[in-house]
Amino acid sequence: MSEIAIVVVLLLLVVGLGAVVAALGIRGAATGRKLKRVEAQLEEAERRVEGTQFQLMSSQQMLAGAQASGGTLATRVQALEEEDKKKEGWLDAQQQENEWLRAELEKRPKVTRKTYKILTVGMKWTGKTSLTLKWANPLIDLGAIQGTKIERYERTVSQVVLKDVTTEHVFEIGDWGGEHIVDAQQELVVDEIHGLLVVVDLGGKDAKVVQPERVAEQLREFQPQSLKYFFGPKTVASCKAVVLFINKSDLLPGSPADAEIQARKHYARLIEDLSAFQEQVDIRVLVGSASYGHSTHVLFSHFVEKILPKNAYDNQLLQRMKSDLSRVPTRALAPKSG
Ligand SMILES: Nc1nc2c(ncn2[C@@H]2O[C@H](COP(=O)(O)OP(=O)(O)O)[C@@H](O)[C@H]2O)c(=O)[nH]1
Ligand SMILES: [Mg+2]
Repeated sequence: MSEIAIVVVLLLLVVGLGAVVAALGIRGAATGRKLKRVEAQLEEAERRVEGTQFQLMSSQQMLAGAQASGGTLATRVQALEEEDKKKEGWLDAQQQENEWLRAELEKRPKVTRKTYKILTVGMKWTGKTSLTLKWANPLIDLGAIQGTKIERYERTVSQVVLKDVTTEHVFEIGDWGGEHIVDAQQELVVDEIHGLLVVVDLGGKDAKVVQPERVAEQLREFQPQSLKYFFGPKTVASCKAVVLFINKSDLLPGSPADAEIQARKHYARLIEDLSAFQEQVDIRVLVGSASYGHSTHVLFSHFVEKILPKNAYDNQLLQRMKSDLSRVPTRALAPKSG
């Protein structure tokens, strides 16, 4: 029995063991499958993590990039703001300077100009320029105006200060350089004139003695038909003084008084024709010499006296006028013939 029993027991043991092994094998296989699934899930999870990490990295890169460009933008904004501030500072300084300048300007006396026009007419070489330059300065800029034969000169006659305003009284002398005097009257149509200076002479360019033909030529040029153009209503209304200046008195022998009488004789006809306008405008005859300065100061003083309003005199001018006018006896248009 015992052998059989042992065998049976052994068999039973074997069968039991086999069952255990089989059971264990089944369980192991299931566990293995589960494990694989978990592994696969893990791998999947790892892949996802990797993917997420990758996304995260690129986001971080983008962020860094954005931060970097945001940084340059911010820097630029800051720079611009600083620039703005600087400019604001400049503007402020400029404004302050402007205000200061304006205040300075306010403090300074204002200057205005009052211009009185004198037209000079006469044939070529009579001495208009010589005479004008005795008391005025050439005005290059005005003289350069095209299409006019007028050379211009100016002289500040006086400066009067009244309530912070300085008024400069200026004589502007237009020197007619044209061939024919009648053409000069165009200027009278355009411009309102305050004085008219008619210059005639006793001899041509380099004359040493009186030249009667030269005198005759000028008498023709200023014949009554031409003269009347100089005394149109507009001129008569604005013109305060007409002067006939007989130049080159140095060509006449004798004393200045003798020369004066002689010169007036040569131009007696013109003096007579001019006297026709005496009622309408002040006319004065002067005999003198631009070269020697004879009567040139009287010419200036006469225009001042006739043209400049009395409230426009300054002290310097008053002094000058006093000495100028005391030196010459006032004379009528034509000498009183005895
Ligand atoms: N002898 C003499 N010659 C003069 C006198 N005034 C001007 N001249 C001369 O006359 C010429 C013409 O003078 P200018 O003033 O140019 O005359 P404009 O053409 O009328 O302007 C020049 O040679 C002057 O030197 C003067 O009083 N006596
Ligand atoms: Mg001239």
